[in-house]
Amino acid sequence: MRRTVGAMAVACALVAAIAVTNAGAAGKTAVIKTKGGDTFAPNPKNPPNKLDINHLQWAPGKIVVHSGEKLTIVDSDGEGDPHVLAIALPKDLPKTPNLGPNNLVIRMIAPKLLINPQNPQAGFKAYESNAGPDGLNQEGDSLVILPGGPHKTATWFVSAKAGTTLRYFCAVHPWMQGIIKVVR
Ligand SMILES: [Cu+2]
Repeated sequence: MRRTVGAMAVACALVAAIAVTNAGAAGKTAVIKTKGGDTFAPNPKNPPNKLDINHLQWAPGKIVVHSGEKLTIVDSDGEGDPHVLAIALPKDLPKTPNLGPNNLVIRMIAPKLLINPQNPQAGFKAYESNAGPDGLNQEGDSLVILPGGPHKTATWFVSAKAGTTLRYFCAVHPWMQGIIKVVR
């Protein structure tokens, strides 16, 4: 998120610079267009690029765990952003890189995890949220990891029954999506 803010600041500075340039170049018009068409790929396979948070992904994207087994997640990408692993039903998985405020899982976990749900930059007040029985088993269960300090890793146990497939995404980077296959 910090990177996004940085990118926006750069973009604003760019617009300001072009505006100044225009003032001095009579008759010329500089144009900035937005561009669409990028394909949305959940947990993209492209090799992680340290300069582009859009390449952030969970590795592995698909993991098999035994019911009752512990699962540890680690913030190891060096980008400086927090990550929130949030269990979701398939219908609630983000389908674009932008997360709408109406995403059900976000509405479930934001009040539990964030100091101020209106301002995610204010930080976290909790590092896990539990929606049903203890452990990772259903939509709304989530874990937070930070780039450094005691919350660089988070561990919880997977309490979903064998045969369950849990899907999850990152509440900070919606394209980071993955699958936990629970076996006996
Ligand atoms: Cu993330």
